[in-house]
Amino acid sequence: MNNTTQYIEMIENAVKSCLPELSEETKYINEMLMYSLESGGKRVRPLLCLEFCKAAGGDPEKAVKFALAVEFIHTYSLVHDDLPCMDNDDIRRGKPSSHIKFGEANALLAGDALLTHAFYLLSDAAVSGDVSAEQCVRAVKELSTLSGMKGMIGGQYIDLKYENTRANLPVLVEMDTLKTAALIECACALGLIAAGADDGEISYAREFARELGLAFQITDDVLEAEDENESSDEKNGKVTYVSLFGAEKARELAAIHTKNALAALNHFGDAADEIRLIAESLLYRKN
Ligand code: GRG
Repeated sequence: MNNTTQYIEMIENAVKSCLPELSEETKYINEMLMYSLESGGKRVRPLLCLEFCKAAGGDPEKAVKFALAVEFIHTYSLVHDDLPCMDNDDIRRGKPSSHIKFGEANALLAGDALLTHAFYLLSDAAVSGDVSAEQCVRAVKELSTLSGMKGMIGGQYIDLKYENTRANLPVLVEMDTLKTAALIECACALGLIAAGADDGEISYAREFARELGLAFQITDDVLEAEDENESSDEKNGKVTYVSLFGAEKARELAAIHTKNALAALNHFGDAADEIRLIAESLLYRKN
């Protein structure tokens, strides 16, 4: 078994046991969260978190709560993104979206609960002794920045702002860097923080993640354009790499960004071999 398989297992096991015990009156909240947390996500972000921890000589077990925190933020973003006031998608990962299953108000609450619990998980990493208080504070700064206005929320704002308006390439690059690459950057940075890495080392991971994030989003655009059942981009009048350049050119651009991402891994030497495989496999993924 390679580390990647083992890490995915660690993440799946941790997801199953990371929610608090709730009262009879409130325990349905956990059911709503679990519905979205366990509906077949690829776990790309938590996996990268554990892989970077290992590549920097840390113990991935100690980074699991950090990894989950990023997956919680990612899951909340999908639940809210599917809402009628956002992308209005009834289907997520081939199943009814959270608001279709539980109603709009509950889906809003489920997303809020995922967001809030992400920060509980960061604090619990320190309280349980997995990381130091200083590592925890660095992680809070990272996650709040990269999932907030200077990250994912900023990207989503640009996305909404340009609905039915033709965004140009620089706008598209800024949007995707914030909306998608920022959280991937956060996952990599948190893995390195858990390993005790310094800012210099983290900067190589940031470069990798920004390039991988762009490749990831461009591939996502191509896959969505190919999927006749799922193109909310088209429905919502969104400009994507596919609508700007066509699918073939978009795939070429994704390959260029993946190559740039791989170049940024040189600093980590052989220790980053599994990360290289993940980056390459994401370029050829089917979902
Ligand atoms: C605050 C109301 C409110 C909404 C926030 C921030 C936000 C809505 C949405 C984030 C933007 C977003 C959904 C970006 C898409 C990024 C992306 C490519 C997601 C798909 O990631 P995968 O393929 O998903 O890793 P899986 O299904 O594998 O987990």
